[in-house]
Amino acid sequence: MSEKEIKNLEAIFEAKIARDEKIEPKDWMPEKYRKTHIRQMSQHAHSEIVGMLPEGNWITRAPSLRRKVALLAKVQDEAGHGLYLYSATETLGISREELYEQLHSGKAKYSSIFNYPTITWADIGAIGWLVDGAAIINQVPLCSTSFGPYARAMVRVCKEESFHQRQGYEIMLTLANGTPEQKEMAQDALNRWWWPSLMMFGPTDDMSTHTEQSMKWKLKRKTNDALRQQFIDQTVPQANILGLSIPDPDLKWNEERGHYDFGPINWDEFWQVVKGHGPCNKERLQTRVDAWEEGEWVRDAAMAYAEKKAERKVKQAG
Ligand code: BYC
Repeated sequence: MSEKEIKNLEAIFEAKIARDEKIEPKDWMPEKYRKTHIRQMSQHAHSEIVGMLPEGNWITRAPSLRRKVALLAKVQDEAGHGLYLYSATETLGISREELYEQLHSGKAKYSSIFNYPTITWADIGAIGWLVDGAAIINQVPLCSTSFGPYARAMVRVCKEESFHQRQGYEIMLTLANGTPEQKEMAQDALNRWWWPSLMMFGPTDDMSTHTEQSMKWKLKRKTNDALRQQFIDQTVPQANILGLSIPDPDLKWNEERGHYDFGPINWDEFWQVVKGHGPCNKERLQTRVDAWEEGEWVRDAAMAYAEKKAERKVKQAG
């Protein structure tokens, strides 16, 4: 392709972004736009799949049938989100096998939050309330992201996350209004999940490598810090209703800013977790690798069946 032709395509692409039109898989797009989307969307897909593990840990120990049914449905939803997002990523010309390989080799990231353990039942409440709550705030703006398949996937995902957030909050409400031990358990879960939930939004804007470009492409519609602030402002009143305290002595309403001020985030801890040294990184990745290896016979059997069927069709046609 000549330089002039590329310039022309770039101009068409930029004009579409400016008009808030969706970029579709068959449209021309800059290589960097394609790669950035593969990175973010696949990390998102991996997060959904790895995110099943901390909660899956409690399915057999849910305190009632009702809780078990709701948790099972939630964890299944996360699997659905992952598969949906992998399919959307594949429209950018990368195979499912390559995406899995990137996860299993540690090349691709997934959300830092899923490298923390779920020690008590209250952690399931805290994950639904805080982690899904943070995910909704992050993902609602992604419903109007510029890449069509990602935007459309987010609409359904957000509806389901909203149900997840409520089931988590309801668990917390029940515990917070229960015995003193139950309330203490809820407070302990909040203490452990609060700061990692704030880290989910990624590094501060001045440290974020991708935000500026991703905002120009309308992949990201809000910055990491703006979303984090929105999450804090929304969640503090919810904690007040629960009668639980947010583990941040610096948390204070700032009348002038119209937002809560909050204390420093431990970014060393965040980067340690992102680099693979969090409490559960090794366990999470090993579980995924084992699942892939143990599923090999299923993939082989499916492929063998498909080949046999195709052979039979050719024979019948001949
Ligand atoms: N964890 O330049 P930045 C769910 C990395 S699952 C790990 O700001 P970007 C759920 C970042 O990748 C939903 N790594 O990046 C499931 C980059 O490194 P690379 C999870 C992180 O992409 C089950 C570097 O730090 N949500 O809801 O512009 C149960 C610099 O960051 C993290 C999504 O995936 C992190 N937290 O912004 C319950 C949402 N943060 O790639 C719930 C989609 C940053 O250059 N993703 N890094 O090596 C996004 O919105 C954006 O990718 C982020 C980061 C805001 C996360």
